[in-house]
Amino acid sequence: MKKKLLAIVFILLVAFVQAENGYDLWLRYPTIKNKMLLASYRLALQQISLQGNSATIQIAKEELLKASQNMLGQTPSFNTTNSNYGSLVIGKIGASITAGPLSKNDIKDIGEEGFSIITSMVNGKAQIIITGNTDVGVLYGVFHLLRLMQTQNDLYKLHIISKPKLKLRLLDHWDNLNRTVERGYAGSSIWDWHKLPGYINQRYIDYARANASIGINGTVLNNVNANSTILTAPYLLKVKALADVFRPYGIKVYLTARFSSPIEIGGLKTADPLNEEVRLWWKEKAKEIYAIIPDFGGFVVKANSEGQPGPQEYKRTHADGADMLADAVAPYDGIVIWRAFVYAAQNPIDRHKQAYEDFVPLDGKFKSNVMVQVKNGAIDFMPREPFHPLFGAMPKTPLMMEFQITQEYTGQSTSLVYLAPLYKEVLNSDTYSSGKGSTVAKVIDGSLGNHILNGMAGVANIGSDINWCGHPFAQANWYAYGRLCWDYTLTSNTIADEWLRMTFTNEEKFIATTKNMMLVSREILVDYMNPLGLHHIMGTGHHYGPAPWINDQSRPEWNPVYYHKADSAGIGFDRSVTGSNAIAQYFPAAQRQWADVGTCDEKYLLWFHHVPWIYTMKSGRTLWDELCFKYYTGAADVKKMQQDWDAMESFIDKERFRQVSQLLSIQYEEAVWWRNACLLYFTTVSKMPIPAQYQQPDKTLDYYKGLHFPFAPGNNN
Ligand code: GCV
Repeated sequence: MKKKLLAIVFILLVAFVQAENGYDLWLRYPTIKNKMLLASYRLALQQISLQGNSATIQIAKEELLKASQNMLGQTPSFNTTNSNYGSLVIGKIGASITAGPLSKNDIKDIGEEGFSIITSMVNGKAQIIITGNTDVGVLYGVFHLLRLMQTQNDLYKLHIISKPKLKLRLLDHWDNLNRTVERGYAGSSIWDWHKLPGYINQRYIDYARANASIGINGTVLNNVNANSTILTAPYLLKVKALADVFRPYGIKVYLTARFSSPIEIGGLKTADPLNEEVRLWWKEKAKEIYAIIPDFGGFVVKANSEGQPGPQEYKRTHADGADMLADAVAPYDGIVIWRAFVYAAQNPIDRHKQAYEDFVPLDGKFKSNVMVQVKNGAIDFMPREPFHPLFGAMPKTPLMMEFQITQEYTGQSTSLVYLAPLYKEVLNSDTYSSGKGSTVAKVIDGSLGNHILNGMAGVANIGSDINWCGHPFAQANWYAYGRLCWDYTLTSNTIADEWLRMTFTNEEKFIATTKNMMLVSREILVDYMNPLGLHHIMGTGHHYGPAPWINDQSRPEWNPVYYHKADSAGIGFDRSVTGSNAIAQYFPAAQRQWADVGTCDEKYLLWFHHVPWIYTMKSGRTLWDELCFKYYTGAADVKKMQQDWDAMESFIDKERFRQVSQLLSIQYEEAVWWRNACLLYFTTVSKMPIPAQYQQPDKTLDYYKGLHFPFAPGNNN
């Protein structure tokens, strides 16, 4: 009886331990089942020589220990004195670790964060050495080795030399101090400001670990729609507590600075950036911050945009504002990241053009420790946008890329949408700013303008949901963003492959099917949401679901009708020379791909042109029929994703299988909703019916117009 009970307890325990709630992300370290691999990995991690005793090296040790125990069922013997001893040697290049086969140039070239992983034969035995110029570089190397093991690679002939292509690899949290998250779809903010600094939630440590595993090296803790309270003394102590947790993982903290802080928390009458008292206030604030957080990264600022205060209120420029803050943080090597996401209600010109008009004249006017952060497209993180015309247009200023990882406009947390193809499409776009091949990637990595400062920021999709990101597949976007910051030449395919193997299983059938689902998912979303260059026709405010009919918002560009401009003649925003001429902001060779309606890449057709409903598309269909085709194909493709996923049940845990199944059902309903609502509405303008071959909508336009979502997530700031 007792034995039986024990057996039941054991089974329950195993089941509990094996339950997959997604918390472990891509760092699950499941047991290696392949016997040959298991034997070789066991040998490789049998005796580990650790050089150095910093907190970072301790983290590397713990990671190796955890991975060995979980994947290999083995506890390695750790040695800290003799670097020649050991099947695996890790530590900084120095007295006890020679660089081995690395040349002096290699060592210099890998810089402060790069690493090498090299297998050589020592006394007839294979030895892997992971080294770098800093302990953080070594930690990145350890995570890389563990990635190779999780994805079942051979370790016998490693010769890896790797360094990040970008210097700043940041996550931007749009987290408010009351723990709501603007555009957050994964629960409340993970920062429990109320309990900080005394209470260090284990999540903070696990967050840092996950980020370090993909090379993220900075985090902006609070919303760009900023609250000055974050800069008050009690909150700075809370920030310090987080900075202390993140430091050994190579992660710096940054804060958003509300431009009017000198008034709100400093008691001054103005925030004019040329006012001496204001300048002094910021200098003192910087001094206070750096006294407690010596490696504080710097400030991120959203100014004169969507109601945020800024220098233009004092008839000063963005450069005046940014430079004032830059002076304040310069003595401490801090930087200022000034956002170019600006558009004003009073400005009647095409919203697409406003940032360019404000910022291009300021090129060359920013201090050397200022970066201008530019969203990937000129409107706002749409499912598809042409790249932002500012890329390439400000050669004297280091431009930082801003991508959205959280899925504000790409299905929020109910849709499986893998964003690496979107990121890659933008990074690979040619700006032609210095001739052919002047890609956006080369603008932001600083190589075109010769800038030392360079980087990317991704608006985080992390919240306090048990699986961090809401949708199990949304984790892939966090992962992909980090991997692309490290090396933007990695393919979407490679990244999806790595992520799937680490997050779910190495079973080839599962990998083949789900990888394909991931790779097509963004295009499917574009088809059923915003095909052929349509954009910003989401429900106003919460941006959940379609609402192309909305035309009653106070600001013109808050109305979907502003963007699609459908009328009896046709549909689309004419940004060509006959319209707003936003296209002129691009370099001539870039313009050429979109300028003419006849040769414009159809992906961007309605972005740049107002096109007659009966216009003949490349497929031979009329524009109206093509629109219907796209919407119907998109929705049908979601059904196909559902079927593909259903066949995956036997490969993975029940919990995550069920979650994705349910979410795909919701996504299918949403796709049908998008299709029906948009086409029913456009029918009223085009006066053309949905072709009879398609299943007709079973609900009326009024039904769709009547849907309201007062509590849709992410819409609270
Ligand atoms: C943080 C969009 C979003 C806003 C966001 C803004 C920005 O407009 O809807 O929630 O505000 O972009 O990037 O500043």
